[in-house]
Amino acid sequence: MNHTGLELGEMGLEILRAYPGNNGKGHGESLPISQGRHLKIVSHLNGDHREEMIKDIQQGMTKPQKCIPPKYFYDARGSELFEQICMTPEYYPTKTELSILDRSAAAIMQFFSPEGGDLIELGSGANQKIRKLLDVVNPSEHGWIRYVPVDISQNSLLESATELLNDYPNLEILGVLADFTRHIGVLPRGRKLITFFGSTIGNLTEEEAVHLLKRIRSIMNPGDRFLLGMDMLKPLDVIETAYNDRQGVTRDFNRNILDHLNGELNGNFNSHDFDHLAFFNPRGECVEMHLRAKCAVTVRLGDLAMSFDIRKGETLHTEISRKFSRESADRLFRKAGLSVARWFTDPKGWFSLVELQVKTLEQGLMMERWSEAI
Ligand code: AVI
Repeated sequence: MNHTGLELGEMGLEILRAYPGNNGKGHGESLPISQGRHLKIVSHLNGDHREEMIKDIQQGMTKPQKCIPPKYFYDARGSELFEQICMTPEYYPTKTELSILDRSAAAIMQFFSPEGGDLIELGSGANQKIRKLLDVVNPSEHGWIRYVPVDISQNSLLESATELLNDYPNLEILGVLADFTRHIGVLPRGRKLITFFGSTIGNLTEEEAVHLLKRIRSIMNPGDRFLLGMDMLKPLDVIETAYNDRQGVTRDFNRNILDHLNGELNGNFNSHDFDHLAFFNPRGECVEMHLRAKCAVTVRLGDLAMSFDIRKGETLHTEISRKFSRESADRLFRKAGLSVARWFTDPKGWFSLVELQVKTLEQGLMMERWSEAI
């Protein structure tokens, strides 16, 4: 541990930038912006994301079902488009999750009463959801709370942290620049409530989700809590409509992944050669998003020194978005060694915020005996 309270990550801890205008000196020093306002940013990104992208695209584009991992949706334009998707009338997850937070924020924030601790947000992005929690903080009731947003984009981390500091002048923020699917080990180890909103867990396969949840469990102490947003199964038309909005924002978001690859890998995709396709797959209990070629296309990705032939009608698989049942969610938690402390949902049960804790040895043994008995 060093004096920032963070453990050294795999590639070492370095302060990339502390706001405002730190030139990279003063490693590990916290820079007060002004009295009562406090922001520190630490980076665990080591610049290897380009090599990773090259590897991912080479692998994905040479599979029988060509695919592009969904994390490549989120360049600056993609993140903007995602924010717009959240505002479309058809995209119910954001609105529903916010409505649950409206009703349950006070109960959730009881965690900090009176001991305080870290409020960690994985994949922070826009501040809408965390604001719901911060709005119910009562200094006389809750202990000292530090907000720890974790994001892969430096700009969005700085922008959203600055915005929050304007509205919550007493808030202390430790921004962590990291890919939380790989760098969970760098997060603070003290008392904490970890949040992972938006049902981003649904964009991972079962195996990837179990792996991530196990990593999260590994940094949790017995009293810590993990608040996980999960989109639930519901009438099919509601789900499919959410991924086929009338304005075509989801279509643009889907196509933008090709523009992103063009920019990063010197490619010549014409994203308009592809139709947006999003449908519910009942066997996988997930929405599948694809880009379907309108005509035969040969694409060259200059930096990979590779070309790919795509037949007319062939699809590039860009995303799964899993929809959970109580059973499939419980199965996931069991595999990850987590147990449910509280389950918050909306009146229709469309979305869930599940408060999880580390399964104790005792609970684990009870579960084993129970599953042996049936
Ligand atoms: C970020 N993630 C939870 C969104 C979802 O619903 O799976 C991404 C998205 N894709 C299309 N629309 C929204």
